[in-house]
Amino acid sequence: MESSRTEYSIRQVIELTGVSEFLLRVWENRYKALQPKRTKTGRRLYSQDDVLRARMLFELSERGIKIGQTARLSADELNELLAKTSTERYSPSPARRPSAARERTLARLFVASDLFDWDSVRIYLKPGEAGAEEHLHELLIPAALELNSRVDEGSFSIAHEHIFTALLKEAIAAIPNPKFKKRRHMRMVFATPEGDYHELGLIFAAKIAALAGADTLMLGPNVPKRDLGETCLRFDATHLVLSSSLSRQEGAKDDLLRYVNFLDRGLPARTRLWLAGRNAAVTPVKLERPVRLFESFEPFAAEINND
Ligand code: B12
Repeated sequence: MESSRTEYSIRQVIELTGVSEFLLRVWENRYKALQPKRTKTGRRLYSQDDVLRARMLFELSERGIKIGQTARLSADELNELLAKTSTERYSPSPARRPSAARERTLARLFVASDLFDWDSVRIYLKPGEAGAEEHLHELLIPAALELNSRVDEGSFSIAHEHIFTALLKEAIAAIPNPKFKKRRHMRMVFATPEGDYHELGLIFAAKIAALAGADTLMLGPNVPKRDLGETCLRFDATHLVLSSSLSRQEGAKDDLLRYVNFLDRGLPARTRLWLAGRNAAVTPVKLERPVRLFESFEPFAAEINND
């Protein structure tokens, strides 16, 4: 595995960091930003710290900070600067503002993921001293939103996207549910429509509800409407929470409207329908029963906690 290697050739550093050979040489020769060891034949040998440093310098230069300002900074100072300049990149939609310490962890986490250093990413995704809610809202959710941005801007490969999503799911699952269900009267079923595999938002939401003491049933992604209706009836659901990320054109089996119309016809009046996800946000759904649309997790948590 990459992270257990101690030394890298210049080719490997270029591959891992995205810095060109020309730039790397300028940074070394003119700015003394990196000082790799040399073999007897004069070949450069970079340590894991050098690679991390090159990655941080590159990321900062991409954010418009010149090498002249960063070349002599220590690894900790570079991390601070990364955290300071990254705040606005973590919030495509309203998320709780992470503390400065957690901003630093987020910055480190993404440097580690750029280096495919998944062992470190796993460590950064651990709660440490933070309580469950704080951990979810200030670290895991901002990390997921940064995943969105990185995939959209093309800086995350498919492998990155898959591994990162899997590690986030692991981290959410590792948060224990409270033993006492103080909102046992809320029996909430969670699903995504058939053909839609985007379950991460739903997993976050189910954990938020479970932490608030609701009785949650996480069915997961890709649930056929008939099975979902039947399950809600048998579970005696008070809430059906649906997250829809894809339209029919993008891969869902049905139009969202058709999907919820079917459910609406079969569900008892007492089952509330809560919708979320980027496709739900652009699909006007009007039914006899009240339908609530959530665009982010904060109002969702507030609604449950107010019940
Ligand atoms: C991870 C991911 C995947 C993973 C999903 C893995 C998994 N187990 O969930 C995989 C690799 C399977 C995947 C596949 C595909 N994906 Co995809 N995927 C993403 C990605 C990168 C992140 C989505 C995510 O989970 N983010 C983290 C969560 C927390 O954020 P969120 O979903 O944006 O949710 C926010 C709100 O909607 C809301 N929310 C969401 N759900 C819920 C639930 C509740 C209850 C509440 C309260 C709030 C809430 O809160 C969040 C914070 O604001 C997005 C990129 C993006 N910008 O969204 C693309 C994206 C969603 N995918 C997309 C596409 C097109 C696909 C594919 C068709 C790609 C392809 N060509 O194969 C396939 C379709 C597969 C399928 N049939 O479902 C498009 C969708 C286009 C659109 N609708 O605008 C996106 C937007 C990428 C893009 N920019 O093109 N994808």
